[in-house]
Amino acid sequence: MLRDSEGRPIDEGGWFVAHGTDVETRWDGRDDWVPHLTPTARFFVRNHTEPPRLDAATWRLRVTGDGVERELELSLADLRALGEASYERTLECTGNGRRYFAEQQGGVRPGTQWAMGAIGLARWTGVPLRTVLERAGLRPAAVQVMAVGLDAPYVEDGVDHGHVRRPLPLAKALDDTLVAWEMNGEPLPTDHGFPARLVVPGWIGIASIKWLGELRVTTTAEDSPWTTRWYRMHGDGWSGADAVLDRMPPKSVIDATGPLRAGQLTVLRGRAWSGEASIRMVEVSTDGGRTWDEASLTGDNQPSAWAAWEHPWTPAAPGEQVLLARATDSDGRTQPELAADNEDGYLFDAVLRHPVIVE
Ligand SMILES: Nc1nc2c(c(=O)[nH]1)N[C@H]1C(S)=C(S)[C@@H](COP(=O)(O)O)O[C@H]1N2
Ligand SMILES: [Mo]
Repeated sequence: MLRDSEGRPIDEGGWFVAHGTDVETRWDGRDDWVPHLTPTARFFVRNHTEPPRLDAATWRLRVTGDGVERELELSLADLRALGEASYERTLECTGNGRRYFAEQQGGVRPGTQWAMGAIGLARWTGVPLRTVLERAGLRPAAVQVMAVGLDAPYVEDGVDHGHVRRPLPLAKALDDTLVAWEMNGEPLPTDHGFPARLVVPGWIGIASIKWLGELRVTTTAEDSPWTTRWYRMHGDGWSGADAVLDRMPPKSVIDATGPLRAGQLTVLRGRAWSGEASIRMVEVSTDGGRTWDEASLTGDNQPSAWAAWEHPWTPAAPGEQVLLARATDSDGRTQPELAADNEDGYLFDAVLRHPVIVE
């Protein structure tokens, strides 16, 4: 994304809602386009500090720790030589939808007041993390990989929390996690992690560490402030393993309604997605939740990616109406009426209210 000399986003296409130096994609009011792949120039950005300017020629990825047989220092060329894989997956911020805690559940939760635009779907290309770890020789006792970013240490209220980093359990590291250098067929832009980042499909956005500098593989579990202080459920009723955040829940949105006139057929369109699952069903209510009909899924329906849906509707009478969509994923998880409350407003997954006026 283009920025001015102060680092503020320059939004030439009017595609974004800015939140300080971060931006979310504006999906609403654009009946003419909701592309399957999110163009890179319209993809949301969430940076804890300034994006670092790294030189691809001198950049190295270090693989370290007592969980590997040999420590490695890999250049971009070394990584490319290990192999190449590519897939389409969403990347979504843990706090995506936070503002709806205030709008639908009556409690403002601190942090970026994202609507539902802190998500995008990109084609990511890189090497499976599994391949990198195999190259370093994984020890049987290894349990996790701490992914460390090269952006400046994160300082909050005078406390230096060190580099942005988050441990990834070995099972996910060996599954579908990618060390990616391309987004939508082009090198990663600075804002999205140039020259390489993790892509951890279906997991909360913070797992996908940008400007990757180190993968520390260890035989004991280590925390980071990004698993203890942030990106964990805090508040009443949250403790232990329940409070740990990894996989994203199912969600859905209504993107376009077409012209809404009494007695005239229109087609409602939207998207639904879920972490590590595909979409089994989307139901739509055109009467504020009294009755529900199943919508049609159209096009691709991959796990950790979104599926487009559509539903024909002939509004009976003019006036205000509330439209709702509700997704159920392939693991049988359904969007709730209320999102589970937590102090930081993470994982807003409740059915969204979509008020419209029929003419
Ligand atoms: N090193 C580093 N990695 C990071 C971040 C960061 O600030 N620094 N932000 C995280 C968060 S909170 C999210 S939601 C995603 C955002 O990725 P994007 O900006 O490419 O959309 O990157 C994650 N990876
Ligand atoms: Mo995020």
